[in-house]
Amino acid sequence: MATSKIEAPSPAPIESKPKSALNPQSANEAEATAAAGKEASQPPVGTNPHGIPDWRLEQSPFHIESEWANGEYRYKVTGDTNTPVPPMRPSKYLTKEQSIEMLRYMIINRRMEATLESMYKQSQVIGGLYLSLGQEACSVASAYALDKDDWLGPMIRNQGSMIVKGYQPSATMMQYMGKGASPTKGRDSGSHYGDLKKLNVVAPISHLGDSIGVLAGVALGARLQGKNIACLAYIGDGGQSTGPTYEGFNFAAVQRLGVVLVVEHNSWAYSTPVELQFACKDLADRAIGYGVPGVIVDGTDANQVYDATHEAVARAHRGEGASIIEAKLMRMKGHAMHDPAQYIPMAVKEYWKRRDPIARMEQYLKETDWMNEGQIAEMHAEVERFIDEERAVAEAAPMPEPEEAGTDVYFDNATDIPVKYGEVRVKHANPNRKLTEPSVHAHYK
Ligand SMILES: Cc1ncc(C[n+]2csc(CCOP(=O)(O)OP(=O)(O)O)c2C)c(N)n1
Ligand SMILES: [Mg+2]
Repeated sequence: MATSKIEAPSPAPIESKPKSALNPQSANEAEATAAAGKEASQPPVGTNPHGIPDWRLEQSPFHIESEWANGEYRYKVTGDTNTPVPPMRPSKYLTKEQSIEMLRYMIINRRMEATLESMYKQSQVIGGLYLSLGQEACSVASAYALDKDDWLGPMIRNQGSMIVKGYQPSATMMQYMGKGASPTKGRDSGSHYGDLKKLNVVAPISHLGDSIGVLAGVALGARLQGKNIACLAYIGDGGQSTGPTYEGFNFAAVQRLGVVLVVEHNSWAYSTPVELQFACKDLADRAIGYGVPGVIVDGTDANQVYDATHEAVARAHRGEGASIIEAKLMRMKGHAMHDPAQYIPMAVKEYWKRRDPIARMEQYLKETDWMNEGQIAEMHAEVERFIDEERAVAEAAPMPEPEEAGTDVYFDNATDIPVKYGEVRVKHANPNRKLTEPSVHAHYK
């Protein structure tokens, strides 16, 4: 039987990234020069006890212990939760215009979710609503580091990433309302939508960790078409513990696929605290076991999230494989609207409230003289008007027609799956190969 062997395309060069009209000349060279200049003014980077780079400018000054008493878990917070908020780490790569654009995306993310919350309370939302208050910098800044050809594998809290990738807030609202013009035409609920044709978004998979293997498959597919892409996947501190997370990411590590895994470490998985979930301190330590680079960032500092993702994306484009970014942050609402999250100690909530990612970004933009108070207020007002208009569009849209309920549910085998990046390159293995040669179907240099 003929065994086919897949020819390894040489790693694609890093593409220049005209992020938007705001940044017409972000070619590699200009970027490298700018980065070198900004590198010099960077605060030092620490390492954790296992040698993982830790970009944070503040390690957690407190510790949460839990004990089982009278039939419930009680938390004891030791240490100081009142330490001053650290400054943001200056970005090595972001321009003024990009930083301002990122702030706007973060405000859109927050305003859209606040609107969804009020719609939920007015019974306009069908099913659950999962919010990302406090996590906007992580979603927005990581997705902002992707190029157009790169892919996104969001989880329920990454509505901000979806907006950066190109979804209109009205599309997300219609999705939560089950409207006929929503991305799934009212067939699936809430955050479960994606776009394989235009926006390169794999819809979230409920089973935690399963998206990672799919994103690895997307990266493999692109490589077989001669292109190294980055596939940005997210997983929570809870979802990190599942088998599919390990299996999917290990596959990416072994095959050197450009999966960038952002671990959103927000200290709770639903109501389960991290000490009941894993025994290590930093989830980025797992990078050592996978054999990929890992880094710890402050997930409320958009600059750290952007820079770390930008570097991981560049590695992916160079064909150097997968990376892990652990973002430490806090989910400021419950798991979903039905969860008041009373299990989180008030002092811990207050600590993170002072580290609000949007307030920190605004402070940074004021300190750099890139924006003033009036411009920030104008941006909030403009976004408010925009989201109100988007809500009106979503509310005016009709529900799906009942007779269409059976369509667009199952994959239609007659649908052509377009090849996005080029012809698939496969070459036949040497039929005379020695039996001692490893029998592999995919062989890369
Ligand atoms: C394999 C699997 N087990 C359980 C669940 C139910 N579930 C959905 S979200 C969630 C908590 C996830 O916590 P985490 O990964 O920390 O993400 P966070 O909600 O904190 O962002 C659980 C248990 C699931 N979807 N999949
Ligand atoms: Mg969590």
